Amino acid sequence: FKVTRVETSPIEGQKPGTSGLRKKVKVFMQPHYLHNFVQSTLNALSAEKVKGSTLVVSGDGRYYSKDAVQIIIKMAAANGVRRVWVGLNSLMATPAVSAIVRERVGADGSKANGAFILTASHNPGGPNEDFGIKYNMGNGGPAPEGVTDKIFENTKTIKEYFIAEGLPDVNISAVGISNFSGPDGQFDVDVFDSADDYVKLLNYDALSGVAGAYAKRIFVEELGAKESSLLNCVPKEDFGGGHPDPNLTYAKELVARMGLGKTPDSNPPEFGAAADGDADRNMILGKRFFVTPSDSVAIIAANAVQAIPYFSSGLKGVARSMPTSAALDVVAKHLNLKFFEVPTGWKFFGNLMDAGLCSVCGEESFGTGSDHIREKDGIWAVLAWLSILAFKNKDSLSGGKLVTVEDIVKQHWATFGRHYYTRYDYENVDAGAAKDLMAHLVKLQSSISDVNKTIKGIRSDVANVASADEFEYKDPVDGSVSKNQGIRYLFEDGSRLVFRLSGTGSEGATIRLYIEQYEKDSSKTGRDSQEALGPLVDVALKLSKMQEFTGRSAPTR
Ligand code: VG1
Ligand code: CO
Repeated sequence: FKVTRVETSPIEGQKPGTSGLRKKVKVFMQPHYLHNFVQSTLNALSAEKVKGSTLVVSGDGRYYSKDAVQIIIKMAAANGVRRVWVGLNSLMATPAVSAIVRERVGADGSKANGAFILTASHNPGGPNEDFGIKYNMGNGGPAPEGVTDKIFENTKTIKEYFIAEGLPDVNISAVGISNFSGPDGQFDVDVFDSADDYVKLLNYDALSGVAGAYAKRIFVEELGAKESSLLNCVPKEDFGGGHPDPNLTYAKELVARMGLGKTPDSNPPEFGAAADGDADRNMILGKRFFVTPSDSVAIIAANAVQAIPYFSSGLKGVARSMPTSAALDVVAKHLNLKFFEVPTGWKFFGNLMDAGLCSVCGEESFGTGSDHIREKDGIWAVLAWLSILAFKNKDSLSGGKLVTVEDIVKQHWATFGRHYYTRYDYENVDAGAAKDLMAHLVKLQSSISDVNKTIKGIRSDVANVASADEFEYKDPVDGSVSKNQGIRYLFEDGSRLVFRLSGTGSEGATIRLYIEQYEKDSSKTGRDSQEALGPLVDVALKLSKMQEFTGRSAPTR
């Protein structure tokens, strides 16, 4: 093939968000749109990370992925990349990409230098929905802000990109290596089934020991034998028209199967789980019981050393994103573990893990993971829970009482207290209105005593605000500072209100409101969450003037 230089000009709005660039498919299909972003990314990396390098390109298989893979292969070739690794049919879960970058060794001994992940995660897919792309570094984790800022700067000044001419589309629906030759020498495309490498890693992490027997029983005997245990397990370009987001709203079928929701099954199983489009998110359910993601990471951390062989020599530390509940903080304190609070998005956990400071981390948004890779990992979370269930049920195997998911969570609350928690999302709000609401909340922070007067006028049964700020994070490893990461109101009794704007939407603005209240008294940890949080919700909505600013009397969900 030959290398063609194509003249182009900057396209507005290519700023990577919380997890890459996400836009409507139609936006991505505009001339030069994907090309500009890919070239800007390659230009943001140092030359030796591109010339002669090995790049992984794959994603969740959503609509437009197959075209995008071919374009990126041709651009990689033209930019001097030595080889591209592609998942069969361009499919690779986000955690699997991370595992592949870290662990896979090619037939010629090569290792990957980075990855383009083609996903918009939990956003819907299809011709009228979302597409997305993000770059992960050599450690398998999302590019840090320093790099994403540089990519964005490049998109604003780009004048040209390079693409291979005469390189045919590569057949990505069959395993095998194709060789081509270009001006820089040989160029290979290696198509393989990513499941092998990923499973190898997980076996080592979570399936050894007694957990293996449980996983085998549930995944192989239960799930394998009874097809009916698996819901929606064939990947589709449009996710069957649904929202590929594992929560109580969108995973309706599973929720019913587990005996929850409006039309609950009468005989639910003991354990259920769901993942999102790119399989990095997870939802854990017990029989008629929902585990909040904030509790999930805290419970995994509390039990990891005993229940999960990978952690048997101890946890290096734990971390959560700022809006995630403080359930993990209580565990960290109790177990005397290093603890970190980072901004929203997985990119901040990677540095801590690379520096050996963090073993387990999570987010309230159904993300849980560990240092086996540098992405959150839905399947890992399920295996972690199965390991904990197995450990807690050692006695029940020999005739003792069954310990359920619900029992484990309630025991946890009895020991550590409970963080009542909820999140309200206001999607597709007018961007100006959302900005005004945030500005209003920041302005209020200048007088805490006035805030407390206002609050007392709304509800007398809510504690005083002790402090309020905009969250700022200084990375303890590289010293980089991330500002304006969410508006916080911290109450004297440990309650918190957090407001922030989403960075993953493809249209308009989404306001997220996170509401949390801590209850130490074990006689009061069994309340209905909605009811327990009622007063704080009232305060949050009125203090922020949510309806006045957005015109919304209720959240989207
Ligand atoms: C959301 C979540 C955040 C998560 C991010 C990516 O971001 O709140 O916790 O890391 O999605 O998840 P935002 O900016 O919309 O609040 V995924 O599964 O899209 O990679
Ligand atoms: Co995801």
